[in-house]
Amino acid sequence: MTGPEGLRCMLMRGGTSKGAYFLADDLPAEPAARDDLLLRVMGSPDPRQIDGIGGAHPLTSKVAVVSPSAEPDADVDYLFLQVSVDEPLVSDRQNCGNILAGIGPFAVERGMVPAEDGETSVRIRMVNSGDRATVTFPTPEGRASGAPVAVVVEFPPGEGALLPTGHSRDTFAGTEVTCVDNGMPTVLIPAESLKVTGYEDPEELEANAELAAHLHDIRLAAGESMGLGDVTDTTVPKLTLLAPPRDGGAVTTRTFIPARCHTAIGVLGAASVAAGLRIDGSVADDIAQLPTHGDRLRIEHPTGFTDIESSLTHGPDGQPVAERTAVVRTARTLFDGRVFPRPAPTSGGPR
Ligand code: NQM
Repeated sequence: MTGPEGLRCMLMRGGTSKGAYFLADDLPAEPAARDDLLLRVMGSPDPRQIDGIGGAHPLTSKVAVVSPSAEPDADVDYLFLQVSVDEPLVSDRQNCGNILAGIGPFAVERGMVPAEDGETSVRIRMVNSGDRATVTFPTPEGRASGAPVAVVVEFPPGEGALLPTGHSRDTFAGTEVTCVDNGMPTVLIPAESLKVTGYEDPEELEANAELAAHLHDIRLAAGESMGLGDVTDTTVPKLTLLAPPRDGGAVTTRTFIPARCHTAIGVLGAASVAAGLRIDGSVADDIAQLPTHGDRLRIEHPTGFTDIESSLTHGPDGQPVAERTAVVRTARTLFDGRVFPRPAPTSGGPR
């Protein structure tokens, strides 16, 4: 499996992220052996990931593991793994909606799902959370090509409450926030309450040590209250700073994932923000400008915007519940081939 012939691997851009896509059968089944192999594939731990195919940023150090699904309502199972750049850590604690966009084309290319005439839909079980998604995209002609594929990603109505703490506002580390989970546990925070505008570049925000310390304190307290336990070493919850829109959208965002600042916004991150904007009494109330009709919201972020369709209803207990969430992403195959992991053991030796 990991001999001189290397490992079968497809590198894809999914939305604003990039990841290595594998069939589960091409990786060790045992999680510790699989994770050790993936660290060596990506070149971690190393801030530059120089000896692997990772791109030296959390958004480009991602892995999808895909297998046929045993569930009657899913075609494939998708396990997302976040490979830490500078630490020897691989986490299955979160989903990734950007990498999700490439799963359908990958499943067709690997012959797991038959290509339909015109358009193909693939029903996906997201193994990390058990949630479902359906992706629909134009059926590829022949083998994978480098053309971007427009993928409609749809999430079914949510079953769980959107407010993991049970409240539309909480106060952590002296700051009023809204904790929301529409696929990605996220803490919404008015940028102004953190003494920033919310329009800064990610680099400027990342360099702000006072902000980092405050966000850290909010995140640890919020994680406990959201039922996530001690989140010191996990990638969730994310933190999204909110400011009034500047380019005709509903809101401007800066999202910490959780230490680095996202250069855009995640798909499920945007789904959670969109739901948060629609929740009565959330901290977005005085910041966001919601469209007067329709489900579509434009979430502004550091490098542009994400349009997302989101509608809410209420559960029997009166708590808000997601009715429908949909977004369009593009996915593109960058290479399809074999990757040669750095040999174990990980240290020593000339380069
Ligand atoms: O929220 C980055 C990304 C993501 C996650 C992160 C994502 C999502 O942009 O669905 O896609 O929040 O770590 O890839």
